[in-house]
Amino acid sequence: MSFTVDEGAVSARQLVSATFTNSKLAAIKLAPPPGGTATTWLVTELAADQPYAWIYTDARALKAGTYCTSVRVEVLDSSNKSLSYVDVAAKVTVVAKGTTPTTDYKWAAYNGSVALTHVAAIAFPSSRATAPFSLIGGTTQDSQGRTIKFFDGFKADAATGLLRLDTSSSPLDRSIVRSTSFWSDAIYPKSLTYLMRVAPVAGVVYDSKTRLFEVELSLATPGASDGARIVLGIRNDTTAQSVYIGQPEESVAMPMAGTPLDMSVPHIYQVSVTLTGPRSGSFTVYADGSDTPIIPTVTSNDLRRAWLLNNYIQAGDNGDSAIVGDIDWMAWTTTGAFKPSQLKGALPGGLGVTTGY
Ligand SMILES: [Ca+2]
Repeated sequence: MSFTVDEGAVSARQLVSATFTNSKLAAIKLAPPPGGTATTWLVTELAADQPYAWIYTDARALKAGTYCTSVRVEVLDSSNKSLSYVDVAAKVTVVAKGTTPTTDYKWAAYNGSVALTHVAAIAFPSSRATAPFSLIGGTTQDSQGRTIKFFDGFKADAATGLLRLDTSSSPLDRSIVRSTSFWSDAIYPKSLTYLMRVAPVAGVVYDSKTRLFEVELSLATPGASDGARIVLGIRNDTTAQSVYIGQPEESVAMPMAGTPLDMSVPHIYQVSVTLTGPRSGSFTVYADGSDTPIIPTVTSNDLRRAWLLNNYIQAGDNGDSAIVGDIDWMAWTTTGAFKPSQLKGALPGGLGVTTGY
């Protein structure tokens, strides 16, 4: 047996399992690894109907090095006296972080070359079924009683690999796509890291009624009675700061702005979220691969309530302004709430420009 894990691996526990045929053992004990820290390795007791034991440790605390080349499986009697033992070859090695990436981020990825609603738009991890975004249709009444139409303002360009959203022909109307859910259970904590690269469109005059893009991350669990959402707005005008969260908390109605960026050039936006409950947790917004947040971390037990009690990514124009912007790519993972530095060289291939990662 041989096991290799990353130094400081994200997963809380790296399981090392061994199989034993005698199901009536009361306990097993591991010999200390040579020069190692034996006490950090824990062993479960064997249940009468469980013919194996798990040896586990907290991988986040591991430093690079070889921890052991064998383990001693020892049978003890009720007074902890050794009855017999066998040494089993089981090399456990921890590699320096980044030298041998073994983390499976399970990315879902979109590269902008086809519409988000295309059947093959999203490359999902192999463990998941492929499912596209859906275009929202129909009409609705806005807060002023006006009838608002949902239409398709998206146009993909395979040559440039850019998906353009342009709703300037009918600013009062809306054009949004919504993904299928990415969580199926209500077990917390939960994490999501979402990234997208968005570019302004040359020649467009951006003002308070012409914005660059908007994304809503809905973080409820299907069937739950409560859930949170994060709405990331991106603007390119002089009337507001460039990147903002629309109402971060129920008790904070105003948008929360961050450090202004030069919006005449494309940027990669990253939102990293950890939820400890349906509307509890924290999130941070980054740009261009820097660990310095562009919007200060929000930590709250009163995160903005989800509109629909489900989890999805909603992209596009969901307001009475126009949106004109180019999406180069999107990628997201529910395997962790990562800092940009943790994703260097780790984004899925084929996205497009990933400068800074
Ligand atoms: Ca609109």
